[in-house]
Amino acid sequence: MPAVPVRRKPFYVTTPIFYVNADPHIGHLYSVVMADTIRRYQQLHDRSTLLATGTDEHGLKIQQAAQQLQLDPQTLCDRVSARFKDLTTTAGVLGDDVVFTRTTDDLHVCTVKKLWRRLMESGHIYKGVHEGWYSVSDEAFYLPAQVKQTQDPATGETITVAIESGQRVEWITEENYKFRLSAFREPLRRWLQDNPQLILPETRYNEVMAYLSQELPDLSVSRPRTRLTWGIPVPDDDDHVIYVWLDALANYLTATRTYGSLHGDMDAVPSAWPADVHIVGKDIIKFHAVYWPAFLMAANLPLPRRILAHAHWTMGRQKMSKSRGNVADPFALLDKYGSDATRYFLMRDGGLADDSDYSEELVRKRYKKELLGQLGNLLARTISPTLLPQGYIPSPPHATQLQTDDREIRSGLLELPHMVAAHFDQYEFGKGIACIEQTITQANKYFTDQTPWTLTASDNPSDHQRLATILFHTLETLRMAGIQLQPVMPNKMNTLLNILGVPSDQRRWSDVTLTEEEAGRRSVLPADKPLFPKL
Ligand code: ME8
Repeated sequence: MPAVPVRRKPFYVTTPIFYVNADPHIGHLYSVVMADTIRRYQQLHDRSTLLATGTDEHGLKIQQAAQQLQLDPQTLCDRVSARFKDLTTTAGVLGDDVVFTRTTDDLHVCTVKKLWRRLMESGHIYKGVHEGWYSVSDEAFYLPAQVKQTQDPATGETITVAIESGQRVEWITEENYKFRLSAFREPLRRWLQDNPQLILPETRYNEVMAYLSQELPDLSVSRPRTRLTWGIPVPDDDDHVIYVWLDALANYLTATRTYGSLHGDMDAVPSAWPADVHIVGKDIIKFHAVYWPAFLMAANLPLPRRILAHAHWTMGRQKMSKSRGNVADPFALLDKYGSDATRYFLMRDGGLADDSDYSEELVRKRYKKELLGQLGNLLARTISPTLLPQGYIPSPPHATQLQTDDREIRSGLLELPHMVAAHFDQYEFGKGIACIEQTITQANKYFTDQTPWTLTASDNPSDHQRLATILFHTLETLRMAGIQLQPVMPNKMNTLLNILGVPSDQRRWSDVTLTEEEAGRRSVLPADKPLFPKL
């Protein structure tokens, strides 16, 4: 199929690119699903979109992981990157606006070298001696004030760790290239002060501001090849390898080039850059809110419009992480509950500011109570052939026929899209979903209270009118909930809206209004199986 020409800058959302030293866990899936929910939400507003994700494959961490497994690094990267790619597609993150970048891709290597040259030419990179505490796990240097001594719980020996991440550090002295980060402290502060909503949630904004209240040391942006072989060589200096974070951050530019080439002539397509929102975990906020904009300023490139730093999934109240080993397998979850229910759970319960503790019990509870028990149930009972024998959506009731309960449910439906949009616009998907869920619960209660099944056998036309009124309201609840939940559960909501006979061009956010027009034309397809089957 020929690519559709792109005329407007797409809404550009990114996830971090993930290290390939271990398999994905649900923390990674969370970032990806959040980005995809944003992408799909934007599409409901008729915007073209780009979602960038991928794998971060260079650096000492990967080199050492490969050594331990007695693999060459490329083999390890190919293997684990494929797992991450598989995860995105299994989770329904698909489309010609989804770009998966690997930092070992040629186009990416070329982008990184180009960025490096720009930084060199503008005089922001110089060669110097660098000393400091280095953490391989974090791929970062720390100042003496940022480390502390502690006892290794396994061996009892005294070790030095980074206070921020708790990871072990070692003292390193070496010659390498340095980036004049110190020169960007003031510009960064001004940028943040001028854009108080730039970093969400607010706690993370405050954290970055506090970080910038101190001196910023220059940043080491290369590693000697003697210590690190697995990386992109510094242009014109083969003895050095580009720092993995500079390499990794540039993926956000690479993805816009890939997108350009996918959608026609790379130069003719408006660039997707800058990113409209970078989704990151709170662990890597400094890299995205300090280093990355400083690199971009130095390269004279536009800055990202927003950085959303979400909280973590914990297990047993400890951050879920591959190095700790307390991880939940996202593939098992997707397999057991399906991609839509998994996405629903992650967006419903994942924290933005506060961490969430994971348990499968919680997934099961959401599934049984909300998806099967409320949403699925409301659909099944509303379209039951005894109530809607002809399968036609009833016409809206006349205002004079409305009872108090009808008015109540209507006022909820009238307010719903505004409440949900207010939350979704701030990326508070959990809160937005909670509003939808409450409305569905209210509609189920309304249905139960109105006992529509007692009206079917009646010969009285006013009973038939009453039945139509009740069903009209529950069907409208389902249609509106279905449209709004599309970004979270694209497949199931597609099925739901098909069952309700909602035409595919009437599923945008602007269609989420309580419709007063004649609805009799929309026929309800029989649902051959429950929307959310029993587990
Ligand atoms: O940091 N809860 O890669 P990474 C929620 N390659 N999200 C989590 C999480 C958890 N417990 N654990 C990980 C890197 N994540 C770099 C990024 S970007 C240019 C380079 C998510 O494999 C979260 O988004 O360690 C976090 O920031 C990211 O995965 C870190 O993945």
